[in-house]
Amino acid sequence: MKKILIANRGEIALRIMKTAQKMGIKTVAVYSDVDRNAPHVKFADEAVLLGKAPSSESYLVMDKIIEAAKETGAQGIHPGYGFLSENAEFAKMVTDNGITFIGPKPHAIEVMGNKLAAKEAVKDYSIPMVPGIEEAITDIELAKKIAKKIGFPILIKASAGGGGKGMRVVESIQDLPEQMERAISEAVAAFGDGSVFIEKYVTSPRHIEIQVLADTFGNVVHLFERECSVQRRHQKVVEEAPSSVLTPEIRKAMGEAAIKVAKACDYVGAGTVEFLLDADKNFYFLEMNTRLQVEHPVTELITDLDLVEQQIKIARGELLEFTQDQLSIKGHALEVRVYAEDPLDNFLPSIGTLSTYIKPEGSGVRVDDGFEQGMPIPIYYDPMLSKLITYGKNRAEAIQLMIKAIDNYKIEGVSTTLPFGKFVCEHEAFQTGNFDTHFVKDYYNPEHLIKEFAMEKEIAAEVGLKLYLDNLKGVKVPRNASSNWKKNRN
Ligand code: MV4
Repeated sequence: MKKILIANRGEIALRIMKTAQKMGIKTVAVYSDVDRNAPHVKFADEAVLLGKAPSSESYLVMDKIIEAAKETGAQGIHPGYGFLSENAEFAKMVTDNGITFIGPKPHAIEVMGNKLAAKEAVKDYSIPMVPGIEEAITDIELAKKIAKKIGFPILIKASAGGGGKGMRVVESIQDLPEQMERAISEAVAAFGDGSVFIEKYVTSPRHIEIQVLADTFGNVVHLFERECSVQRRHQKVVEEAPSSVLTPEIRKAMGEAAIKVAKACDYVGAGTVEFLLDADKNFYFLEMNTRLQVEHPVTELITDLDLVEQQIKIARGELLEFTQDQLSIKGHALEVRVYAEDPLDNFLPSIGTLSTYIKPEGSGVRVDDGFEQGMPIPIYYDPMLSKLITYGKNRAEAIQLMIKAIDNYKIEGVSTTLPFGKFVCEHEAFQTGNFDTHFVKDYYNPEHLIKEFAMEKEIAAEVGLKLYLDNLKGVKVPRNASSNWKKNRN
């Protein structure tokens, strides 16, 4: 592969291109109208305009992207995350056109894109799963029977669902009929597929995912876990590696389970196997994400590997360069996602232009971004501005580095979630590792930030006043000096 096309935008497009360049591979960017001057377009060796701003007219148009690859002679397509990254039809189209898809085969994408199909695929591999059923259910009486057997609370999930969409917690049997009906009609409306199933509801879980790498020869390794329990409405806020709760024994067992999941769907490339960890540290397989994830940098830092480089090497048909026993965790990494959202106003998207944009720097600090000072933030895409990542010899050091890096990140023109990230990093529950997926709901209240801002304002006012008064004095001193000088001369 001498040239690849990156079917994405923003920080991830740029991040992929940087690795391609390092490997001596030419890059082709694709872009929409509003991204004409975006960093990923400027960085690429070539760029092809796809169409208008809405992704349905640009980053999601499969024919145009494949056309762009053919026109420029790109031999591979990297889909990044989001957009077409987990679209089996696109992966197939790419391959059918004689281009290498830098990712898994369509079969794996398809199976793992459907929760019931995923359960079916892994059922002979003795992977721990949440107690529940493996088939879609519509019959309310049958659902009642099953729910009684499992025990309340239960969770109704849409098989085609993702990111928490189409999930309903049911506390008691009286609520079941109504919640079932709602779940089914929601699933039909959102996914065009009304298949729902039932699981025991794990009330205080932690979200732990295992990174895997699989080559085309059937070798599979895991690159340990990332913990992503701090999230808000299924949007991850802070991620870290390793998790602060896993023992070496649980880590090994989860890693082995993740490898089995990858083998069950004949996986190729970089993938992530999601688990829930309950309060008693039992883990359960949830689903597999068949793409490079937003939070992959924390894994890169603790393993000293470049995951995009690994993806490209696997896509080129190379053998994995290491075995499981050659891999180990070194240090601790933390990622805070910086969204153009207002944490004081219910995380509403904050639109505007990046009038000031100054990144924190220093050893142990990494910023993955796709914007520059002076750029307007397009309203058409994900509001994530950047990822702030820190790396220390241990968790406490990574947290302190993060707090300092947040303070040194200067963004003006839009509100961002940086202060919210700082709130999390400074919170005792986070610092002690004593938290679950309910962290934000349990502890966050905009009042915390308002107080902090008020304090900052007060300090700023005091500093301003002091400077002003010092300045007055300063003005006086030379006057006196000058009069003294005159006096002395006379
Ligand atoms: C669960 C669960 C509790 N019990 N399944 C949310 C998204 C999807 N990946 C699965 N999710 C959950 N499944 C059972 N049986 C709780 C969640 C969940 C969650 C999981 C991971 C991270 C954040 C979450 C927030 C709310 C609910």
